[in-house]
Amino acid sequence: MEGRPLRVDAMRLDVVTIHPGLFGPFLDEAMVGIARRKGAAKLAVHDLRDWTHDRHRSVDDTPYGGGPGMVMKPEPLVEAIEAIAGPKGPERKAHVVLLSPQGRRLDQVRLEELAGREHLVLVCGRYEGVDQRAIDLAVDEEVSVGDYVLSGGEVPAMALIEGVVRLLPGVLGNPESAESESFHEDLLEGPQYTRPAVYRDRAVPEVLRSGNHAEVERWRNERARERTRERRPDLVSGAQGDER
Ligand code: 9D3
Repeated sequence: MEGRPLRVDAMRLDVVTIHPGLFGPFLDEAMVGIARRKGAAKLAVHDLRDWTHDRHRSVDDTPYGGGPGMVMKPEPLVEAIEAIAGPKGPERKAHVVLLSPQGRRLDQVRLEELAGREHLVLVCGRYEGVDQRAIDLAVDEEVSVGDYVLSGGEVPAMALIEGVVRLLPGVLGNPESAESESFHEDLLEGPQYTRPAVYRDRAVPEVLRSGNHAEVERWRNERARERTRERRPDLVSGAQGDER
């Protein structure tokens, strides 16, 4: 027995950012908006500058040792995180995630793990990085969304939120007790079609209009494998989830 505890009330998600305005419509529209309105998720966005104390509301400073760019200073970050999540330690209920290029790459397995938490605090990095002491003192884990350069953690936080929210029970045809079958097909979807049957001289493949469900199933499976082999050989080559 045992297993992941079933959540009773809404999942809480708090975002800490110096660009709270980026999250406006994102929280109200589409899947995230539906999840909030259904009461499955409670989201709040916090302006990091609310935890500054100086006249200029500074959140960054020059790096010790020199180098380009600026580093996020520790005081506002640690104070913000502790105010929202409580101090780091066994008493803390929230799981604090720093979106950072140094983090573990997000994938569906990580999303399912995160969706099982009752409270996530997402901290968006900016500038060249974050003072290591703030990470050590207040952050539980670092997460990246992939090996390409963005300007900060805000868009990665939105990717994480959308990926988590759609897994919450009662959001989008998810059973209330999401015994979320950890089922990852590691196969790309093949080509898909809808009406009209012929568009600009291009016909929908005959087999899909044949009504032969077994043939359709076989055709789809072949196209999916073909496409996966061509576009994502990393998914095929037995590199099952690790490395890559
Ligand atoms: C010296 C190299 N730096 C800039 C070219 C490193 C660097 C610092 C800060 C690169 C990106 C960033 C800002 N990015 C994020 O905060 C970030 C991120 C990303 O850039 N890619 C993928 N996932 C993430 S999560 C946070």
